[in-house]
Parts: sequence; structure tokens; C-alpha cells
Amino acid sequence: MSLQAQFDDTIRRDHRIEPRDWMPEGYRKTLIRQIAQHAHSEIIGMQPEGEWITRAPSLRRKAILLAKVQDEAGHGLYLYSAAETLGADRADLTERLIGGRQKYSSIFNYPTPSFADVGVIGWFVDGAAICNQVPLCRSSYGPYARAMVRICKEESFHQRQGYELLLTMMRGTEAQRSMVQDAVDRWWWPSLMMFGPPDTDSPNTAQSMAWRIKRHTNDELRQRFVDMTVPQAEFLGVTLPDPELRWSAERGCHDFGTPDWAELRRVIDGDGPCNAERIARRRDAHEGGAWVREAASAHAAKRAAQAERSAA
Ligand code: FAQ
Repeated sequence: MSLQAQFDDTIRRDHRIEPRDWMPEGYRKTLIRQIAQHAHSEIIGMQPEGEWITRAPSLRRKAILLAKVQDEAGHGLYLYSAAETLGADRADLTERLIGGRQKYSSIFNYPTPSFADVGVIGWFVDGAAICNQVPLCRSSYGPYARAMVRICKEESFHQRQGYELLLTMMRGTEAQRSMVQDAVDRWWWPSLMMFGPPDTDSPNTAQSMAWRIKRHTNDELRQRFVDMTVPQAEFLGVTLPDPELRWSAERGCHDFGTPDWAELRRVIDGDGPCNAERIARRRDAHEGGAWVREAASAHAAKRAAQAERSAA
């Protein structure tokens, strides 16, 4: 069997492609693009909530938030490791992010002016991440699929801490309830945009589905997220800011309005409310950490030289 036929057969039988296996160059490139974008999103995604660590209203909330933000760093690291199994170089991926040559999720370019934003990020953004990422646990590339299993478990905790925070605020004062509603109003549409452009305008979906990297289209997952979130919003006592949102008995799911796709395009192209700030902060952190990387390399070189001497 030719290498291409072996690859096609592995995909057809729903088995996993592993780093040692031959794969078409397009498959490798698509995976590096998606995994790198995903890793960058986790790392940049630490910023909007990270701003609240020093201002969390209690020790308990601070401990939860610290744990969540640390998990996001961990997710970024698993994902960079998965990209490395495809031959990508982590330093190069970081340079591409900082240089604006690789993308990260649009959602992290919106500001977090109130503590309710921390709750809504957990509820909506981690909720959307779960919808999108649970199917990726069955992605055809082994290291990516396996990284997703652990990531999804942690995302579930993130989603629940956000929802629990909001439940607490909704049981509080009128001012707290309106903070929650205001955050819901600001995050709803950007959260729907996280799933990517509509299927009619998604250049990568057809090939990624054929390769079983993606298991569902952007619109299918967006619909799943809406259907999952509507009853949660009712229980919480908030209104989702979409006058067209209603149950369709005919379709067996919710009808909803159209996100502002021009806004998504602008944010992806670098012109969202916080794009410049997010990248500047990531660049500072990278430059500020240069001494750690240099020290670690010097230490590794010293250990290697010692090992060579004692072997001799
Ligand atoms: N933002 O043809 P498609 C998280 C790009 S992690 C920016 O539909 P595809 C955890 C797309 O890359 C969130 N760019 O592309 C957390 C493509 O770029 P190209 C991240 C976007 O790949 C929670 C072009 O537009 N999750 O939330 C966006 O088939 C809380 C055309 O699009 C992942 O990365 C966007 N929203 O489908 C952390 C999951 N949408 O070709 C902290 C894995 C599209 O020009 C706090 N990724 N683009 O280079 C995926 O599932 C897919 O890559 C999609 C896009 C669904 C995002």
C-alpha cells in the first residue's frame, strides 16, 4: 500500500495518526495552524481574567481564579508540545504570535471591566470551549486528541466555577445582578463568534472534516452552544441579548440572530478593543522571561558536559 493509501485507510477506519506516521503536508500544516492558534489562545486567554487575581473579592475567589489561570498556562504547554510532535518549533510559534503572523481566538480581545466578567468568561467562554473541544478528543491526530481529554476535564471545572460565581452574584444585591446582566450583554455575541465564521464562509472546514481533525462544522457547534446555554440563562435569571432567540419546534432547536460577522473579521485582523494590549503584554512577558530561558539552557549544557565527563 502506498503511504497515501495507508494514511487514508487509517482515517477511514477512525484510527489515530501518530507522529511517526507518514502524513500529507497539508494535514501537517493544518494541524500546526490549528494547534498553535489553540495554544496561543490559552496563553493570551490568561490575560483578561488574570487582571482580576489581585482584585478578587475574597480569598476563596482568588484561590479559584489562580487555579483556573494556571490551568490555562498548562493547556498552552500541552498544546505547544503537541505542535512540536509535528516538527514545529515552540520559540518560532511564539515569534509568529508576537509578530502577528499567527492567530489566537478573537474572544480574548474584549475587556473585563467588572468581576462579573470572570463569571461570564467561565460560563460562556469555557462553555463554548467545551462544546468545541469535546469532539476534538476524537480528532484524528493522536497527541492533539489525548491533550484534549485532560484539557476538557479542566474546562468543565472552569465552566462550573463561572456559573457558581454568577449564581452567587444573582442572589446578592440589585447592583450585583445588573453587573451580571451587563457582562452577559457584552459577552454573548463575541462568544458565538468564537466558533468561527459561518460554514458558508469557512475555508478550512471541509478539508478538516474529511481528515477528521474537526468532527463538526462551526455552525453545528454554535447551535449546540446556544441550545445548552438557554436553559442555564433561564435558571440564572438573566436575559440573553437576542430578540430573535426562540425555540423552534419544527427544527427541534433554538432559532437565533446573526452575529456581526464584520466585527469578527475586524477582531481577527487585529482591530478589536484589546488586540494591541494583549500582544504587547505577551511580548513583554516573553522578553522578560529571556533570562530564565538562558539560565535553563546554560544549566542543561552544564549537566550534559558533566554527564559526558563522567561517561569518559
Ligand atoms: N478567532 O476556516 P475556518 C479557550 C480563523 S481556547 C480567531 O472556520 P478552522 C480556553 C481560522 O483560524 C479558544 N481566528 O477555520 C479558554 C482561519 O484562519 P486562517 C480557542 C479565527 O480552523 C477559556 C480563518 O479564521 N479554541 O477558549 C476564529 O477550520 C477561557 C477561517 O476560519 C480553539 O482554538 C476566531 N474565533 O475553524 C482559555 C479550538 N475563528 O486559515 C482562557 C481549536 C476562525 O486564515 C479562558 N480550533 N478563525 O489561518 C478550532 O476548533 C478551529 O480552529 C476553529 C476555526 C473552530 C476556531
